[in-house]
Amino acid sequence: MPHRKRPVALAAATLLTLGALAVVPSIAAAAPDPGGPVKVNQVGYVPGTPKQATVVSTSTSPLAWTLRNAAGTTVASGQTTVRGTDALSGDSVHVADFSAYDTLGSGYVLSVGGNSSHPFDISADAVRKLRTDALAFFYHQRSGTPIESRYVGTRYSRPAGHVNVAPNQGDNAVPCRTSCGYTLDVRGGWYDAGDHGKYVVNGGLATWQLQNIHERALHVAGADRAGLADGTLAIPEQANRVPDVLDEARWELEFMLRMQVPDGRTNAGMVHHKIHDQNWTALPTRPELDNQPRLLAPVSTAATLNLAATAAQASRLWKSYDATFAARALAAAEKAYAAAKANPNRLAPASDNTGGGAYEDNNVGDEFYWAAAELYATTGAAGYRADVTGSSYYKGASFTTHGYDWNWTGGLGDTTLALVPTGLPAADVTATRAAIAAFADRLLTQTARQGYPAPGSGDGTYYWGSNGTVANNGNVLALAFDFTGQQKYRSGAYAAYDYLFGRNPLNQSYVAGYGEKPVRNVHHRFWANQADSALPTAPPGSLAGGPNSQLQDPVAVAQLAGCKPQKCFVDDIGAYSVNEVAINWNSALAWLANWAAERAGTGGTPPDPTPSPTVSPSPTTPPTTTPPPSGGCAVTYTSYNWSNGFSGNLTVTNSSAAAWPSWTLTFRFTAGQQISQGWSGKFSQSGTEVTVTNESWNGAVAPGGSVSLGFNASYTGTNPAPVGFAVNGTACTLR
Ligand code: 9MR
Repeated sequence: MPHRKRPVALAAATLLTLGALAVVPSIAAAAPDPGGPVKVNQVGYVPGTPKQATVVSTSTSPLAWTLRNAAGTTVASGQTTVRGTDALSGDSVHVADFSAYDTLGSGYVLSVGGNSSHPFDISADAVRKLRTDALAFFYHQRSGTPIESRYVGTRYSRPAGHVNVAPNQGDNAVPCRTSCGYTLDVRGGWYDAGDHGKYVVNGGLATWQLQNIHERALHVAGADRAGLADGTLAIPEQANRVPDVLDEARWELEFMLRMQVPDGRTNAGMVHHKIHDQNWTALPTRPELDNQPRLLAPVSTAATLNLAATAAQASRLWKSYDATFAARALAAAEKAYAAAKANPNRLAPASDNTGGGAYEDNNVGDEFYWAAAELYATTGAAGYRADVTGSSYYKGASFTTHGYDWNWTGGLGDTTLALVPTGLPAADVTATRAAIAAFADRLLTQTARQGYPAPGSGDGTYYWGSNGTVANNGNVLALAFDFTGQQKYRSGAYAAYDYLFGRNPLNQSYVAGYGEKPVRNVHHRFWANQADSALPTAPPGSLAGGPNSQLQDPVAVAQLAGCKPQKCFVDDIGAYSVNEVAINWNSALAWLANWAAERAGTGGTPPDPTPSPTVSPSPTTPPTTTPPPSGGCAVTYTSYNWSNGFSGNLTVTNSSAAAWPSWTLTFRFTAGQQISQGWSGKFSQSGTEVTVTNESWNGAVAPGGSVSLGFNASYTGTNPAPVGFAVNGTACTLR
């Protein structure tokens, strides 16, 4: 059985060497403010998903709750369910369930006993925006290139970092820490986090997740490929006819390829574990002002297998866009895999944490499996197949302990083998998907017991980067929904959002720029506004590492002693063990955001109708909902396809109690369809979004009345029905 790996506690020496704390505003030893007692997703509940809030109260009997809209009108009310003491927060909690209320809007407030929540939306708009923002994080983190204001605005623009312009001392010709007889040009890539280190193992996971966002859309029926097309991100490659998420991932992969030891040198084909500063730099330090020498750490088996896996994955994805790059990536991947097999025990030590993180890993069996899976999916070669099927990780075994992270990568190989058609027996693919679903069931069992549901480590400890764990486990729930179509998994994935967006004991949105109480003082050497007001705060869509019950930095030690796991967090720049950002956490968030944006669907369907048998549904009193405001509508859609064109026919019914004097219908295509002509309405299309306004003769629609309209359009590949139908801004039911 594969053995479980956990990040180990940071050595005391690192607590001291991360340094620069002297320049950080001094810290009073006060516990963070948990905010009001009514804790909600302060950004937005996605329509058609369960909507719950956690209420802190020692009352042993249910409390009345009311939901008011932005105008202050009560739209729903009900009673809480008493849940008692919650282990992860120490709070006595109730749950208010207002799932039955599903009308799109903003500015809703939930009140219990005179206490009101932060305002929130019922809308999928925020998760749609987050898809872009969470991916933009990677452009911000690029090394070796100027970050241009036309993509990020002036506040976040900066000169290229680490291109050997003084005072920088790298990264064009970086020597090995222990002499190796060569230097490497390792420009580019992404800075890992708040530091300026570049670490192949963490880069590997983040690159894989971005590439998997693209690859999933190739294989999951009805996936939103248009939302990932070229031109969807503000990056320099936005008009090169390649999906932007692949371009962004390539920025890191090109760096990882540069970390491979050249032919003719000792350890040729192996990959250096990392490159970073000789000593930790102060906070703040702009990338272009870092004056530390840069050094290559020794090669490691884990880094070598990370390159093998991600370059093999890239090779199959780039084949139709850039065959030369695809061939180069595959050659490097095969060379790396062979080198790792010849050197299976080059293990990165935990002690190597001066000037950069250690990213230690003493078990690389999972990395071997992952790399073999990617190479097999790309080449179909018998040798890789034998390594996959002969591995103790085969068929989802690593999910029997926990999900995945930078040091536990078997699940990445499983995900590829569960998504990408290969020559493996169908029964084995089924078993792999079942292992993923079984882990998702365990996550649902875990969260059903929690006052603030968060699919976490499951062992009662919150580790460094716990928000990354929540997001990654959200990805597993999302995949389980992709594979099975079972609503319980969809609901579970959206619930992970609720936690990250503020339904947690600290009322904290862990995503910068989202919600009333977002993180802003993340541990970052450029987004260091708390230390220097001339510098920016974290850009929207950056995910903080999150609660860490192991208290591994001086600020956390000073402020959070005795904290319950979900409360071990403070939004302070010095608290690097809870409030750093990192590429592997944002890649997990971006993956989940992409899925959530896509799966938000029409945005107005009834809530999850099928509670899971494995989750004990909380015995809530059904809420008493007042009738929704007038404006309901229903749409039927049919299409007639020919080779690359089709006609779409729509009937739109006014199912509200009030007449429409005029109407504007909006919907969205998900597969690049383009309308050429429409009738019985004025059609316009901008990207994927279609807007239709009434003609002069069919604007007025009485309650119960309908209008019929249609269009001709082109498509390539598949032609899924449009989504997100709404009339006059109110979501429609699709019949
Ligand atoms: O995410 C890493 C976490 O799992 C480890 O426990 C921790 C201590 O080794 O390091 C984290 O990674 C940091 C890295 O070492 C240096 N760059 C910042 C990373 C995020 O905090």
